[in-house]
Amino acid sequence: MKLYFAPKACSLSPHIVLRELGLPFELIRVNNKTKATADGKDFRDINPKGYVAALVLDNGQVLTEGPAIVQYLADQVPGNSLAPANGTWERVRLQEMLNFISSEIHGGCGPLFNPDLPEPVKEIFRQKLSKRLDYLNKDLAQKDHLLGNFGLADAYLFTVLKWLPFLNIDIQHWPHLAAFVERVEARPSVQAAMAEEDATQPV
Ligand SMILES: N[C@@H](CCC(=O)N[C@@H](CS)C(=O)NCC(=O)O)C(=O)O
Repeated sequence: MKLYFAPKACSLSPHIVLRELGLPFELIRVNNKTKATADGKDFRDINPKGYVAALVLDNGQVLTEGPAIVQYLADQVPGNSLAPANGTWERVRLQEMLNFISSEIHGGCGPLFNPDLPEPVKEIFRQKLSKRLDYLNKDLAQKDHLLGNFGLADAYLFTVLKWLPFLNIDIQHWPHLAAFVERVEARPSVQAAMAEEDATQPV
């Protein structure tokens, strides 16, 4: 399998999951501005949507959309601890959480990265995102991970929470989220994924 990624982007979530599951993979960097890839392609020929992450399977199929990719990966390792089995109520709860992170947190960060949006408009989006972070902060007050043990939702939430400093949002305002980030960041898979991404050459 090949994972097309950009450093510190949402592709970090499937990268962490690949490492947690111990699956073999090749990591290929994408320049998100030019869409050039480290293996000499135009990324839009791989994912016509033009954004990371994209997972290319050994049979040539291309899978996109972070929540779909991480669930596909977990399902390759039956009995793994990152995702409940397909068809169970617990799996539906995981999908509920992945969708919340995708639409409300990941999607909520999007406008704040937009250099063309004026600051007062960004502030409106920041306020909305803050409410979602309030919810997660409360949710994580009494537990270490979102849904029991460390799993897919934690890898994804960690990835997007790491963007907050770039968006002028101080995570210390949500102490349980700050502690969550520290906890997840201490995992060897997360350390290794971040180090490997940083060590890749720019394209
Ligand atoms: N819905 C997609 C969103 C992916 C996405 O937002 N990718 C960003 C990085 S985090 C990207 O590559 N943006 C570059 C672009 O849109 O040109 C998913 O969940 O995988």
